[in-house]
Amino acid sequence: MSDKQSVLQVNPIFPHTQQLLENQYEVHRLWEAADQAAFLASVSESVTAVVTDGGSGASADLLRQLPGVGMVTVFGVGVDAVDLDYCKAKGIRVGNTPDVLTDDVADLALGLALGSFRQMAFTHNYTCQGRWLSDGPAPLTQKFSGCNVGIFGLGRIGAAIANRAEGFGCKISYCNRNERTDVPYTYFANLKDMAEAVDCLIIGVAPTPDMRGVVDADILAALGPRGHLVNISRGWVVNESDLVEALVSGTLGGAGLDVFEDEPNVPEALFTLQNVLLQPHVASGTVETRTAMGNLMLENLQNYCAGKELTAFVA
Ligand code: 8YV
Repeated sequence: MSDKQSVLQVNPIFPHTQQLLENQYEVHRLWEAADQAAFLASVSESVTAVVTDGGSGASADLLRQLPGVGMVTVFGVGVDAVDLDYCKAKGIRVGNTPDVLTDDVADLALGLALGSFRQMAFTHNYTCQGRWLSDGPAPLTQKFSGCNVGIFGLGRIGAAIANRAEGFGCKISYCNRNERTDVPYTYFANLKDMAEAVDCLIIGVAPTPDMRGVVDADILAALGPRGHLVNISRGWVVNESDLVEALVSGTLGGAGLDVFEDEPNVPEALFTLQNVLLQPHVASGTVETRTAMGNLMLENLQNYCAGKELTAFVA
């Protein structure tokens, strides 16, 4: 029998982190099991921690089958897919990877904003399809520099987005539960009021359950036909069918989206639109950041196993 601690891994992770994990722990790979219930029953005696990512998390149903688990370590900052109520009730610690991914996520948010305003996916295809030759210069787009940017959720990532947008001469507003006294930006307590006032609404909220579907047809209509939506939080913060409808009908100007309601499924109606830039949930997806996320995820796990406080945690 191995003297390594035994962990359950819900889904595959970045290969470098995977290797480090396997060097130090006895890893049980849930995603490879044909019969997951039988697999969980076979490892439930030994497993003390769950390794997962932001998308898969750890449900109460999973954790109930692993009574020896005292910790969930998440490869990601978002813990919305972890049943936090269950974890808190059972005293299960939950580690995550904030801060190390902030720059990359904020970078991509600005890329998505530019991509939406300047229709960069469309103009890329226009170039590659030879349409510059056959049809002449591409259609004109919309200026981003100097526009009004509204950030829904001015936390760590939202603030990094604001900081970058300031570099583009944008005027920054934000909508939070509470007004912040440490920023010079315009505060809106009401999301619709902010959507009416801005050209670009960037969703950076922490994905708590009360955020489900809050960006709906009403908010998108307030943003309007020259307004753009950027989402790097979670797809389900937006009512996706309302979003598709607004983009198809032109009641919304454009969108830059890294996240979707039912990943990896993306509404096909979006594929042929000129006014969108789509990304496959890659905001934190650079080698540098994924390495840092993996290291922090492992550090949290190591600390838990050594009886020390976690470096970054939500429970
Ligand atoms: C990751 C994320 O894509 O941090 C999060 O919450 O959504 C992302 O950074 C994911 O956890 C990695 O698979």
